[in-house]
Amino acid sequence: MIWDPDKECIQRDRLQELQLERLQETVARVAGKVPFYRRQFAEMHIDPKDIKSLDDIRRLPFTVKQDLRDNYPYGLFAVPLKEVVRIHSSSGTTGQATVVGYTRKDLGTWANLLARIITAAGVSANDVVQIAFGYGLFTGGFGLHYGCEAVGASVIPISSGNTRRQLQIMRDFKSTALVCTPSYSLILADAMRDMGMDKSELSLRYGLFGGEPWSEGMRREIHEKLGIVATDNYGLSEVMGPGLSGECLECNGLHINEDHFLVEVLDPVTLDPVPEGEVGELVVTPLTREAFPVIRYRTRDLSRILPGECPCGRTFRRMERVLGRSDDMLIIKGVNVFPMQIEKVLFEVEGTEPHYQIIVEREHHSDRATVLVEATDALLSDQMRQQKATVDHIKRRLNSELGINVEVRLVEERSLERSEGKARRVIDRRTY
Ligand code: DLL
Repeated sequence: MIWDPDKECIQRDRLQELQLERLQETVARVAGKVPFYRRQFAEMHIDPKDIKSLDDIRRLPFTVKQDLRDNYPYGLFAVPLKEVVRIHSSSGTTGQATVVGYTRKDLGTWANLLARIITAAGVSANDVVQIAFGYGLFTGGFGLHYGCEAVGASVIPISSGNTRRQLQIMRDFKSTALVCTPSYSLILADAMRDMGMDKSELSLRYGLFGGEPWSEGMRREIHEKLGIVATDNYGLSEVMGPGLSGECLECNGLHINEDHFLVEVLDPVTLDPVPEGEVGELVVTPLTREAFPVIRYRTRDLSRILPGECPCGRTFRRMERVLGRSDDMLIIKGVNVFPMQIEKVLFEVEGTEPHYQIIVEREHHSDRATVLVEATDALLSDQMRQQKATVDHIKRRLNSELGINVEVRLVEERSLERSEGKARRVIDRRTY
């Protein structure tokens, strides 16, 4: 089923007209209402009337996270607080929090865009959806909540944490869909094993996962352990929260809600567009936001536009799953390494669990990376020879994938830190 076929199956030329109209309105609105943009436009001699085609977006300035911090808390809002009915914030790991706001109309749009994604992921009014994202300033819980209500599903707003209770409720309330980070779904699967609960006792059919990067290997693992169809959805608070893009049941890329977001894929260094279909940084301009319109927001997330049409009938272009963040990229011994490349290898190896951590240190002016990976009890109780063979195999595979040597250590099951929200995969202890 398609939630909003008029829009989701729109003809390309009609879509581009709509995008241009909305871009022109957005640029005119920020020029009139947000002093930060008015100043920048004046300095760059930009008149909103100069935006005559979609390509003219390249004349506009970028917005980066620091701009949001510099204007903390409400400096970039385009409406008076009286018209703002919801505020979210993302704390990030360093520095000042960033604050985003929504008018009543923004909340309606948000719910509708998530309803599209939820429907594309197989969920309907017949489903019971357990939302295990945190409710609060994080956009995951509330975002998915209102989307699920819009499609008419029965929502269980359990929020994050309390893993055993999650599972009891999932079994007793017969939840058919689970919404959380992909890594948390595997924590639930581990806890099921501890509790002696079999997936056949559950009614789960679908998992809608987002909020952090994950791999095809992890999708397979989730499918095996929970017996569900797992789809990916993506977004970020600065441009709305979840709802920017999501996979349909083809599970082959995330359809971008292009009537509400203009997405550019740029080289993160030169900031020029990359050739069609190549990997670059996603730069997003929301086209309909009232309270918090940002222009050309640099997400730091890396992905690419997938070629070809999707058999599901939606015409919105698909982006590949996010490969990582340009600021997550590790430079180890001068080589660029993404945690996702390591995850991909680990998921191909027998005898390891889907929990890992990458530790980077600096010794005598040289980098050393160690991948800690949880081994199954079976492997750890095996002979040393067997364990060594597994470690050597992982090392060889990582070496050929990354082009550098890394250390690999098998650790006991459950010895690595778990998170109920976004997983922490990298510990970089280097100081320069
Ligand atoms: O994580 C919004 C969200 C919530 C999306 C729930 C999907 C589901 P922030 O906390 O602002 O917002 O974090 C945004 O998380 O720039 C990406 O780096 C990462 N991210 C979000 N979804 C995905 C995904 C929410 N599906 C940052 N794949 C983004 C990879 C993701 N990374």
